[in-house]
Amino acid sequence: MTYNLWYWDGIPGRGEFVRLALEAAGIPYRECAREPGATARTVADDMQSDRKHPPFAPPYMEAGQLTLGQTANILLYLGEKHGLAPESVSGRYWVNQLQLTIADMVAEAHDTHHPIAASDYYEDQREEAARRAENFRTERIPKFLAYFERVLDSAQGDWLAGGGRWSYADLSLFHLVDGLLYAFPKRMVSVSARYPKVMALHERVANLSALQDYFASGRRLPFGDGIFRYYPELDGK
Ligand SMILES: N[C@@H](CCC(=O)N[C@@H](CS)C(=O)NCC(=O)O)C(=O)O
Repeated sequence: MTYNLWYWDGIPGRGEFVRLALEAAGIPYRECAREPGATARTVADDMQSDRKHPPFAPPYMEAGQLTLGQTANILLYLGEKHGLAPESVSGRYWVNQLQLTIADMVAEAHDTHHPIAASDYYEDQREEAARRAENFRTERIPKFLAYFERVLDSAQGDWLAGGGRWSYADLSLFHLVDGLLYAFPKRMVSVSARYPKVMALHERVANLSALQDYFASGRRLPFGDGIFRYYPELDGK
């Protein structure tokens, strides 16, 4: 089956967590917003179509008759169908838990530049963004990364869920760290030595042979004006 992935074109966004899993596992999919003839309205229009289980927001994915929304939910499905997570019940829920924790941090990273309203310009919430970003840098980055470091410390082997093989949560942690390095380069230089296992995982995924064609393809879009944004004034040591 070829899956249909729906996500706004132009930024990696949350769609990238799904894309990385599909690409690393060699699963065929259509990037619907980048198909010939697609416009800026394609995804918004599609979301209005009549479905039994409509998505609230992209990313969402069509798998035959199913439409799955919520990044972690899509990955839970792919993990089960394609062996991208442990088979045991406890292992599957553990990887889902890690993914949801990653999603929490992604939302907080977004809120550093849009703390008041996603629909307002950054320029209209700069003061609040500065306060939010300072807290994110000083408290939240260390707290989240220390948690993932601890998980990797007690995992057996190189990957979050152990088992000698990556799971979709490893790919997602890679993308999260990549986004942090982009948006908060000074802060990450200051703190990354405290999280050697997290940084080593980032490196390991960056070098996964299964992802090299994707990285070279141009389909992995730059962060740009997406969830992870670089505003020098929001970064700091
Ligand atoms: N919890 C959802 C969040 C989805 C989400 O916020 N999608 C963004 C793009 S990354 C969006 O277009 N949201 C529209 C909205 O919230 O109104 C997930 O993890 O998939």
